[in-house]
Amino acid sequence: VMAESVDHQKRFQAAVDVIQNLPKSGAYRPPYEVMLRFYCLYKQAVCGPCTVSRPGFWDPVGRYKWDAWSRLGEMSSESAMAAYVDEMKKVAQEVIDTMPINEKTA
Ligand code: ST9
Repeated sequence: VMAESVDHQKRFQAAVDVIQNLPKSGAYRPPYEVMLRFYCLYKQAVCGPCTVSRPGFWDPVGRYKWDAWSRLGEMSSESAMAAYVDEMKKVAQEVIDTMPINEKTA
């Protein structure tokens, strides 16, 4: 069980590093729902359940983020890490499936 947990953390950290090192804009434009999904799983994995208060009227983006995080309820840090890694595999596969194969960038 402990070895499994170390694996979860390593894969999660690797996935987090990939996302933090992507260029801000590129050929792939993640939809808001995808960004929110990564965001809430990251917060749940790193900070645990959402206990901060919901942002007010003037911060609609903050409210979307808060809502997504809160919806995860009591999900464990480990499950959130695993789900984050799964999400990345899913998105990476979608990117592979939809990128034009004959695109020349040079
Ligand atoms: C492209 C290349 O086109 C070709 C395509 C390759 C495709 C590979 C497929 C792999 C999956 C890609 C999925 C992308 C989805 C993006 C999700 C973004 C969340 N994860 O300090 P702040 C929190 S690439 C989740 O202000 P930073 C942090 O705790 C073109 N959340 O910003 C904070 O929370 P709070 C597309 C994270 O550190 C909040 O985010 N490129 C992570 O300057 C803001 O943090 C992209 O989409 C994390 N790893 O930036 C770029 N780290 O507000 C994606 C921190 O509560 N990356 N947080 O305090 C980024 O946008 C940024 O690196 C960042 C962090 C927002 C994740």
